Amino acid sequence: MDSKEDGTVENPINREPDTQRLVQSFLTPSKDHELSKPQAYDRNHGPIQHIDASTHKVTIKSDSIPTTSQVVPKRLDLVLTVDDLRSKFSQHTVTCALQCAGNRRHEMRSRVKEVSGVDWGDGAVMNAEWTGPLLRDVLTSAGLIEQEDEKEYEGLHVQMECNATKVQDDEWYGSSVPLAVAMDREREVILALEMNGTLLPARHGAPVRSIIPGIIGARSVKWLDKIVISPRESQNHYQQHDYKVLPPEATSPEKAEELGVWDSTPAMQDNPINSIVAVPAKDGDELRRDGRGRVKIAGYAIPQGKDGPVEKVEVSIDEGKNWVGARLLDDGDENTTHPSNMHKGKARGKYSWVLWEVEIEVDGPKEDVNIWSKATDRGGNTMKEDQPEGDWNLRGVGYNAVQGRTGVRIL
Ligand SMILES: Nc1nc2c(c(=O)[nH]1)N[C@H]1C(S)=C(S)[C@@H](COP(=O)(O)O)O[C@H]1N2
Ligand SMILES: [Mo]
Repeated sequence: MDSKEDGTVENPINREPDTQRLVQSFLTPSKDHELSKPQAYDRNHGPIQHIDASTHKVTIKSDSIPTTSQVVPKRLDLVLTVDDLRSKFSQHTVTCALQCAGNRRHEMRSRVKEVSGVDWGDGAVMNAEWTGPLLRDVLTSAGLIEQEDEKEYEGLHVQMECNATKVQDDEWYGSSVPLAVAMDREREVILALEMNGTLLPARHGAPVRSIIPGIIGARSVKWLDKIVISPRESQNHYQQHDYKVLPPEATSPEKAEELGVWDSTPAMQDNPINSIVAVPAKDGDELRRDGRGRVKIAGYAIPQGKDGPVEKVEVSIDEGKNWVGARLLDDGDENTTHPSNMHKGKARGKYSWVLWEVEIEVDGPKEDVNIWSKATDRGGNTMKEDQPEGDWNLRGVGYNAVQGRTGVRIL
C-alpha cells in the first residue's frame, strides 16, 4: 500500500530542499529515511514505488522495425533481472546533475508572466554519482548492432517505461530519447542501480532507473521496467503533452490546443545552460558587507546538454555593466576524480554542476540591487544578457534568465 509519505496519483510528492543548503555539497546526499526533510528534490507524477529488487525485471523489445534495418536486424526480446544488470555487464559511474525542466519556474511566473505547473524555486536539481550498466551495452546484448556512423540511428528512439503505477495524466510513466543519444559513447547513459555509492533509494527509482546525462530529468525514468526501440517517440503524455517549450503564441492551455502546438513542438531533451544564485536565497534579502567592504554571492551552474563542463561563471550587481569572475569550487573535490569526470587534468564534470562563489566590493549601502549571473560552458553556450528576464513559455520549462535575485539590500 502507498503510505502518506509516498503520495498518491492525485497528490504526488513534489518538493525541493532549501537552495542554500543544497549548494553546501558537490554531491547531493539523499536517503529514504529522510523523507520529511528532503536533501534532494523529489518529482513524481504518481506515488513513490517500493519494488522488490529480487523479482523485478526489465524487458527490452523492439517495435515496428523492418528486418532490413542494419541497427536492429532481428526482433529484440530480452528479459533481465536486477542481478543480471549488476553481474552480466561492466558497471559504469557517471557524475551528473539531474534537473527538473521546471526548475526556476517560480522566477519565470513571478517576473515574466503566469505559467502552469508545480511552483518550483531553484532547488529542483541534484548532483550525484550514478552507477550501473551502460544502456548501450544492454542494448547490444539484446541484439542491437552498434554503428560507426551515428546517422544510422536516425529515426529510432529508445522508449523507457515504468508500468508499476498510474500517474496523474496517463496509465503509466514513460519517456524517450533518440537512439543516437543512448549509443553515444560520450553521453554515458546508464541504467542506475546505485546513487552516491549505495543502492538507489526507492524515492529516486529503486531498483533501477535510467540516467540520461545532460537531458532534462523527465527522461530519466524511475522504477524502470521496459525499454522499447522504436521508430516512434514514447507516446506517453509526459513526452507528447508536457515538457515542451511551447511558442509564445500559446498563451493558455486552450490556445495551445487550438494552435496544435503540442504536436508541432519537439519534446525537450538537453538542459539549457544555466546559472542560479543561491546566496542570497530570495528576492529582497539582505547582504552585509564584510570588513573589506565586500559581499559574498554564491550559486551553481549547469552546462548545456553534452557541452560541459561549465568553464566560467560571471556575476554582476549593476545589471551587466561590470561582470566579476566567480571561483568554481569543485576543482579538486575528491569525489569527482573518476576518470570520466576529468577535464584537462582537473576534476570537473562534463555533466555535473559546478558550485561557484564570488566576493564583490561595494562602496556603500545600496537598495534594490539586482544580481545577475551568467555561465559559459566548454561548447561556448552562454546566457542572454540582452534579455535579463528570460523567455516565457506556457509550461514554464527551461528557464535560464541571467536575472538571479532582485531587490536585494546591501548593508
Ligand atoms: N516512473 C517515473 N519516473 C520519473 C518521474 C515519475 O513521475 N515517474 N518523474 C520524472 C521527472 S519529471 C523528474 S524531474 C525526475 C525526478 O527524479 P527524482 O524524483 O529522483 O528527483 O524523475 C523523472 N522520472
Ligand atoms: Mo521534471
